[in-house]
Amino acid sequence: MSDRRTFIQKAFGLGAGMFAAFRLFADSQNGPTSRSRSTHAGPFFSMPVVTADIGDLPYTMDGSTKVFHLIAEVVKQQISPLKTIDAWGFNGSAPGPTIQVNQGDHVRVVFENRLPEPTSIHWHGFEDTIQNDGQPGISQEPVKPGGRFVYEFNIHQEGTYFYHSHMAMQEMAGMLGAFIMHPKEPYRPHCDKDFLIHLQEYAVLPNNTVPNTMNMEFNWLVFNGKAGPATTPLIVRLGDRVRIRFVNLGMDHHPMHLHGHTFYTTGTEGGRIPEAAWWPGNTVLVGVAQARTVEFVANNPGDWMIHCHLPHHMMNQMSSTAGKMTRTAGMPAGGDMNTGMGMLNGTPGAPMGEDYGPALGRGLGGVGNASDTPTTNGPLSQKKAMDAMPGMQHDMGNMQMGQMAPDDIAKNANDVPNFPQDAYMEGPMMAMDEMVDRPENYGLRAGWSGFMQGMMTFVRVLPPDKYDEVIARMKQAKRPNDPYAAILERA
Ligand SMILES: [Cu+2]
Repeated sequence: MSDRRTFIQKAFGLGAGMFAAFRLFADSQNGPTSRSRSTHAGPFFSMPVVTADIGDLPYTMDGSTKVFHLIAEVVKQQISPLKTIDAWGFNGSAPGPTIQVNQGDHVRVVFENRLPEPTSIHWHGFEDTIQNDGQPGISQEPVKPGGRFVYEFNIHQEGTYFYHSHMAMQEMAGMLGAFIMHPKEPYRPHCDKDFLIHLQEYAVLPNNTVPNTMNMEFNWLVFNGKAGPATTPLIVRLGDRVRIRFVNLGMDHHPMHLHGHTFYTTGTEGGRIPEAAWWPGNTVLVGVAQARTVEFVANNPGDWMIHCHLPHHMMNQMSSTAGKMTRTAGMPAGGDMNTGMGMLNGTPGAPMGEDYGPALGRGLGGVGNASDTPTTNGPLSQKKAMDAMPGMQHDMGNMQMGQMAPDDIAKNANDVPNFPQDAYMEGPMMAMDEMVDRPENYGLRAGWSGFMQGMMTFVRVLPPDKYDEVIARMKQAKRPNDPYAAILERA
């Protein structure tokens, strides 16, 4: 028995018999079962939650106390193959790693501030003492740079909770994470897979790496700190009962939509909903500061998209509108307010002349973005944009650099109002299958990545043979601190 398994058994209080039972159970999952409400009795334990692309915060034991070391720090977060941002997060990532405990645990979190300014950690939804609330200046002194603070909890709740900085701009810089309290009595029906997806948005100007936390227009929309197609798909076996916990600690509300299945909403940020009150749907609105937990039986094989349904949240690096207004020599990114809004100054023909289009950001009076290199996503400058994206599959099939295939575009396209919409923002020339290659993507249709951006990923409902193949490749990869470890150990 591996150390990892022993660790997990200890962590979740499982005996060897439980694993045997789970194996039998898993092996019997060969096909579709009933719709969303199955009668899965299942083994008597909770599956650990998998936070793809993020993983868990490890802990040590001090007697019967679980001790976590949570470190607030500046992190480089790669949100897309060609975009890495300077975020503030925890223990190396933004969002921070997921903390998982059991109802009844005694938990100590030793928090350390490695940021250049004071902060503290709020424990969102915890029914605990005011001393543990983490409200700086109200329930505790702010934790100064280099300082520490110890939070200590007796966990009596169950469900999906959060930790985050209670200083608003720090939260928008990435300082958030999930805190899972597994129930003493496992939820019924048993779920074979349990995933968590953080929903976040960032405003980052082209050629910039620092999120503008004061901006209210967002151009990077991410799941667990990754924008599609860099998101890691959720891998499930045909017939699995699947739980997904959506967590929203951002500025927008997100209607999360799943293709090909009907799910039930079974939990909120306040814990489990009694079964009689579950409601069916395929889209669930996850409001700011809320968690929404959904469950379904993955009975329909295929690579099903799961995504935010707000159209602007299904795009990457939005810095302007598409359309004729962009058919100029280039669109300035950022700059001061006048330049950013395409107004007043410049030659010829200001304001609103052909030379200027709207740009993201509106600027901060020149702070932070005045020296940006102008860039564009306008069609006439497509070549320039493409040249700046060396990893993209511009040469697929009969694609030419910066052009759609001739028969993809109507002959009179330029006479059609509103053209182009997606012609230059999606499609084969935007594909980057190789750049985002990973075991979880094995077997996806070639060129898939050109049609996936922003808050998008797959729930891959794989028949047993394909599932086993993908799982074998994931195991082979032997990734350190693999977020999928809990599933790979059991597969
Ligand atoms: Cu959204």
